[in-house]
Amino acid sequence: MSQDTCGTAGKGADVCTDSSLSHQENGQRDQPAGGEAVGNSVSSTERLPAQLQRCQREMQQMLTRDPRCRRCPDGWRSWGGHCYFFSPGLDQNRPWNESSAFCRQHNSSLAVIRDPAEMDFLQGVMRNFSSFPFLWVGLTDDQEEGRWLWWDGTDVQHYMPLMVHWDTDYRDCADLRGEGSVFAAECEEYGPWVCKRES
Ligand SMILES: [Ca+2]
Repeated sequence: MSQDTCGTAGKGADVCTDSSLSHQENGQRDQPAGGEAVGNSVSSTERLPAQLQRCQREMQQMLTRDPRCRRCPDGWRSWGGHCYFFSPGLDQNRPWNESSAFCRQHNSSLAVIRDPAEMDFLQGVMRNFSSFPFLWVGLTDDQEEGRWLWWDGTDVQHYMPLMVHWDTDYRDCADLRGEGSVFAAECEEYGPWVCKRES
């Protein structure tokens, strides 16, 4: 994964290592403290900031061009230090497992909702998708009927009080609906979903 780290690979590794800058640094370090060196020292300190500024500009340009350095990928929304992908933009639906697989393929997981503010954010986005009144989220009781766990292994009540409606032994996957409600559905049903990842 390290090769995917923002700004550490390829061209970026060469930025700010040009030989003139290295020489200036060495020149300053090697100068004696005596008065004879004052002329050279002034010259070095006058030139160094300009080179640093150029270096800074190049680094900024490199980071801007590098898609790995964007806070969230294209098509994802940033909120609260995370990136969210809302599948209604794809105009296709998937069963819960395939929705989960899509998220994993994009270095994310079906959303785990951790506090009321995040719930409000999701509800706000869902209001823009009136033709998609629900979203698969990372909540299932497929391991033990009636024991609803978030994707991260925590109980459904761990982060905030939530009730899963319509639960039966054949409805093991949860979708998020309006007003912060969560409903059990058959995992094989096709639906839109929301992925979440660190930004
Ligand atoms: Ca169930």
